[in-house]
Amino acid sequence: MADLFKNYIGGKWIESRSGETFERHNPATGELIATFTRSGPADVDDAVAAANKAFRSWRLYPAPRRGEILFKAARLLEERKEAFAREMTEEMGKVIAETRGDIQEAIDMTYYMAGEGRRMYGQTTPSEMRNKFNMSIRKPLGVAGLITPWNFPMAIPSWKMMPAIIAGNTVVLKPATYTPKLSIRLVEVLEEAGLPGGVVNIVLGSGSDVGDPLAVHPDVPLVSFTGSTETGIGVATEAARMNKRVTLEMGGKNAAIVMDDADLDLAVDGILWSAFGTTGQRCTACSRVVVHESVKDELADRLAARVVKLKLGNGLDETVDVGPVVSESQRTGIQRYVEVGKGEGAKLIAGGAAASEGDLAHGFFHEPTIFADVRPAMRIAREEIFGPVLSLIPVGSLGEAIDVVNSVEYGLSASIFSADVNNVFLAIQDINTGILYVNAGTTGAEIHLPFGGVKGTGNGHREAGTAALDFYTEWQSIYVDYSGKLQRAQIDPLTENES
Ligand code: UN1
Repeated sequence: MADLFKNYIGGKWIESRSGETFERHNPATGELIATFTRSGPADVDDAVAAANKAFRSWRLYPAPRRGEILFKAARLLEERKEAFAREMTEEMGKVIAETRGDIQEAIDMTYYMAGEGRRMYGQTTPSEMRNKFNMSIRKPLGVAGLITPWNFPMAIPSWKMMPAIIAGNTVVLKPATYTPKLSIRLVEVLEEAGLPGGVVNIVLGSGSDVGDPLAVHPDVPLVSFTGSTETGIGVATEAARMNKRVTLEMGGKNAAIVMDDADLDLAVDGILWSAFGTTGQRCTACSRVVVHESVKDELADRLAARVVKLKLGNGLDETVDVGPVVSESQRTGIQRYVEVGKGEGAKLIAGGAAASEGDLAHGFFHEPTIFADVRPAMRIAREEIFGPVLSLIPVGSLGEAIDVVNSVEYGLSASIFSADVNNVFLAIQDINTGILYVNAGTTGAEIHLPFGGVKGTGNGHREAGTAALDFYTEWQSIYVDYSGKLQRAQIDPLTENES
């Protein structure tokens, strides 16, 4: 019997009320990884009650001291980085170099938010009256319900948990059912670092059994969701009825522009990394290349020559470039899109099929796939595929390229490869995405800058950076009148003879 992983509620590791379980298998090998307790709405109620209780004292725990707990947690994560990276590759499939990066992102975020414990800046500003002092301070809201995806099993939970708790909120985390283990590891580390019981709780189970009841729970004023657009809009619609604060991080259809003056060697490296890293399963993954027609054939040839050299396999093997996708259903969805692309008349120049020879037979592998001569109106150029499928779209000018980049319903990340500073600044001015790279691919956001997207990708909030604190805190404006008399704002004139 594999290990049984439990919920963490009120500082105790406990099985769900139903006692039911679910399993997770390695997407590269099919081997059983672990068994997890399967929770439902009653477990969510328990966790929210524990978080609510803990909030009463955690909100008053000095923020610099909260930071000390996070500093310790960050050090523990550093010590265990290698072990956690291996577990993550087994659980989710991406290659070990990338799972190390995922843990590192959690380490970075934990250190960064630990430091915020000694900043958490508000504002002081002069009053329009004498003998009066004005300031605004950040305050926590209460219990944050966090719903996280499987593609960044530790980084994304850390993006949400660390700002939530440094600001004095408490948390109920519902991780993706494909990747609960690495979220549990993060909670174990926080426990070991001395986080009081109830400040962070984790409830394992499906979106409908755990995620939905958490999002609509009346005692959860904050909901942060990363995942599909369909689910995110559903969460936001329900939450709006209850006047909750919600942050959404949803789909993307990220594009790299390659201009005729670009360094093509660099462009090929950047495109391959951002399109096929994480097997294309990043919100930020490059799925469109909008290429100037004068270099389109050369770029296509170079990409096709390089992509066949990418080695597929078990991500624990350091020589492997591309791991499996996370599940059979994910692979089926990718195969469907490949058929759609062929049907739409796009030219398949690399890959195009599931890979199942030899060692790949037991995993969910799919060849890195490239379509050329894609037109912007095709479905493969507009819809999020979330897998290793790239579309090359030829254009005649920078203006046309920017129009194509902006023509989709999403707006997370984009990039431009160009040696011309005028092209670069026009792209910065006119590309409508939350993140923009110059002479790099579309992935690789650092944790101290705002992360998020415009249009169908998000709902105006940002994660990471100090922007995250804007979501996890409420402003309180404070006016202290020490004049000893009634002073009416906007009514009383300033009296000249007063000192
Ligand atoms: C995601 O794909 O949801 O910028 C997150 C990046 C990573 C985070 C991706 N730092 O690609």
